[in-house]
Amino acid sequence: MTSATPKAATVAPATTAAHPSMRELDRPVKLTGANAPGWGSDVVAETLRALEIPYIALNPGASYRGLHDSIVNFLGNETPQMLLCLHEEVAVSIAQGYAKVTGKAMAAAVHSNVGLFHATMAIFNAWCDRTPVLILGATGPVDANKRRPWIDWIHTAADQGAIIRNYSKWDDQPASPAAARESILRAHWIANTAPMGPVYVNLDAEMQENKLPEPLPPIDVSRFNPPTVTAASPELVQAAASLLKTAKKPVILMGRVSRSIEGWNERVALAETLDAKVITELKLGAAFPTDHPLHAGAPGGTALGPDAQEAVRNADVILSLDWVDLAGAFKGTFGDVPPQAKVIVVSNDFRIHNGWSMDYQSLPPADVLLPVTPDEAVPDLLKAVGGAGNAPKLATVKKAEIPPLSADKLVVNDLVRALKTAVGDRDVTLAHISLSWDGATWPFRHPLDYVGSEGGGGVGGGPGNTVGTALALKGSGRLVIGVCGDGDFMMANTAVWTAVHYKIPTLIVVANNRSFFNDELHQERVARIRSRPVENRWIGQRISEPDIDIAALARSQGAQGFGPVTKSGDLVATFAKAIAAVEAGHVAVVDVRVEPGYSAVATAAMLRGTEKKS
Ligand SMILES: Cc1ncc(C[n+]2csc(CCOP(=O)(O)OP(=O)(O)O)c2C)c(N)n1
Ligand SMILES: [Mg+2]
Repeated sequence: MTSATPKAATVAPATTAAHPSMRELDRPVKLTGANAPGWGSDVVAETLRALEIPYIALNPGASYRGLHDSIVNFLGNETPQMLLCLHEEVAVSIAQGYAKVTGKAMAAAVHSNVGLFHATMAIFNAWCDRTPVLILGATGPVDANKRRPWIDWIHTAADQGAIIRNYSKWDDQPASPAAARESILRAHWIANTAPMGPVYVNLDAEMQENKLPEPLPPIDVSRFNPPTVTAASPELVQAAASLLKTAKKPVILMGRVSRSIEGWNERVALAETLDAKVITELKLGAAFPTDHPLHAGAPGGTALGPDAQEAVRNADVILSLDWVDLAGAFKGTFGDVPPQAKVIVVSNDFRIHNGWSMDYQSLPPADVLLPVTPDEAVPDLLKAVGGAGNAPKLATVKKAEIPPLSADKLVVNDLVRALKTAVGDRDVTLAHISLSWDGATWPFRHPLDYVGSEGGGGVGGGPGNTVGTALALKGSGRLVIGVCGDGDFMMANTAVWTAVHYKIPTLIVVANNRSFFNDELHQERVARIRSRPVENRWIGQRISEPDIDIAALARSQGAQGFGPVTKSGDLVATFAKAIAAVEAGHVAVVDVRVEPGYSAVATAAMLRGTEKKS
């Protein structure tokens, strides 16, 4: 058994400091005199520093004014550096985007109960995405005697953590600076331990603002964050390997995996050694080259595509590397009868399933379970099937042709094809893709080519996730692009201001169909089933009259706004200008007015079953 070691992200995460160019921003006036921890919140700040938390995305509030002061005046707004956000949902989704790349939690701070209420959608997204985020919040003084009239009382709830407890890994309300230090160490450790997820530490305002009676004894924080990387037992690995070795038509569903290139190469070697068909999905970051000859069809969104279904149908052994909805994939393929094939599940996700959130999905059959992460299991499986040391045969990857743009109406595929043409050979990270994205059009060949969706289906994650991803990749040479729906963009467009202010170059392309179009299809479905007019599907969905000037909205926040682009012939040139702006260090937003409509596969999937009754 190999003793698994933690895998580093491909691009070194900025865990020790903010990016050099950002460290020059928002510089506080230097404190005169000694700078020793003198207040409760200084201990909290010191602990964040000791953990080398590079950034804290926040929206301010009186409940944590003590901590705010400690970060600015005690730490000098460095490690962590503040990233001001105009909405708490954006703060948390920036932290999520950052962790998608680095695999590590940065911090977010939200004001008492009200800021936490705003943050909930993004916390749920991070939870479903199994992404670590260290969220700090605050409450009015727990001691009612210390509360200011009215305002401190409305900032105080008996069990504030209950707001997010059902979709976070852990929460706490420490009552003293020493307890706060311990709480943050524990929170950081839990968040970054697989299955990863958001954690919340609620800091009592009085605790923050009280004078520290005496300094706390120093501690070495590394001793309180031990690695938890583990390995499956040799017997289980052998059981899985013997099924895989004798399989005639193995299939691997590659789900939640890290951004490590080493892990990527090991998965390629495993698939090639076994000659297994591979399936990936757009909910998650790139897990395998999507134009590799073993990749079955294009990666799907919510359901398996036809090629992927065929591979599963014909399989005699199925290996799931933490696929999000394995039972759902089986139901989509076989109906209610579980597959005859032997099923090997690699996942430790069950360790955080709870009674509230059903994001754990339907229960899949598991003939062999390796209760570890895919990154931990694959090296052992590879060795056991005799493929260790096999170099990936990347030469077999086909070069994708970019199909021509449509001549008349501008559709989403034109946007994707023109964007692909405009980026050329650059290393691009797709930080987000719109609901209308067709997975066939843009191959992934590196774990950082795509970092996955917002996770919990919460619209409004796209802009923040894009900025957080761009933050983590700042200076890496990768061009970070987030393609957002107009609905998604409008819900959280103020992430643009944060990117501009902190000089985080990124390109946001808005697939602007002037509608919450996904739901037009839902209304069409219902109308068809009920024999009612499908023509009315747009009412309560269309974001038109007035059409929103997205480029102007971007410009108003200091970004370079392009468009609206209404002709496919103008796309490549506009994208080229926007990319040049990003490469010159700016934030660019391109408004592309696409016709409402999804790919034929996606539309058919959403309207399936309505044909007979209409
Ligand atoms: C927070 C939230 N509100 C509402 C929804 C329901 N919903 C799912 S997709 C969608 C439309 C999103 O619109 P847009 O981003 O423009 O993408 P489009 O459907 O037009 O391609 C909506 C409203 C949701 N998933 N999340
Ligand atoms: Mg839309």
